[in-house]
Amino acid sequence: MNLLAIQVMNDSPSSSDLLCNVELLGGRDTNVPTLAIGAITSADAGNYQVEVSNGAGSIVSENVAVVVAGEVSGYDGWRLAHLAETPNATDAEPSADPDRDGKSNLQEYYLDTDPLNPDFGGIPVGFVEQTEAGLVLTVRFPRRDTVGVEEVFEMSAEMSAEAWQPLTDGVDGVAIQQTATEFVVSLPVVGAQGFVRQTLRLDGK
Ligand SMILES: [Ca+2]
Ligand SMILES: [Ca+2]
Repeated sequence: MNLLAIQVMNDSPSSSDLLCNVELLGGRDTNVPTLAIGAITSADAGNYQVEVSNGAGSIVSENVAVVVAGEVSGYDGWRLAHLAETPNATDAEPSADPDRDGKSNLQEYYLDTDPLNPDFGGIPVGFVEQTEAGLVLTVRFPRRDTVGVEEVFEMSAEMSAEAWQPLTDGVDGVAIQQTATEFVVSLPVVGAQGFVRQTLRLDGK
């Protein structure tokens, strides 16, 4: 919840007598009931309460959802459509998981699932098979054409955050193939255990 604090310039207890602070309100100097604020970006969308105060006291409004209209695409557009009314702004972050289904908002965006409703589809499936070249691990990941998202595949012998190495198609026996609906990542099995994961990156972040 964000709080938009407005200070009123005179101390009258009657709202009809109030004058807005011209610095805060972008040049308004009369007691008009409408507040206009410029320089809004999609990052400002969310839930607000407005607190108006002067020397006579203060009053706080009901929760107000601010929606930023206009051409907003990619994750920001999806966030406005699905997460504009979450009580906490942090719940709309790409890394947040407000429905606690183990999928971040970015993954929900990627998979076109509901970020406020737990769902457990879209889980990668892996298997190991014996080939002429030795043991090969293959993992199938759901895929969806999604504006502004790049998929990165990584492997590691351990789950620690530092150990992940990027996988490149055609290097060290790695193959990364894609269809309209999935990625198929395969690589030789080396060592007693190994992990493969897909990481999503938002363009420019
Ligand atoms: Ca989630
Ligand atoms: Ca979900």
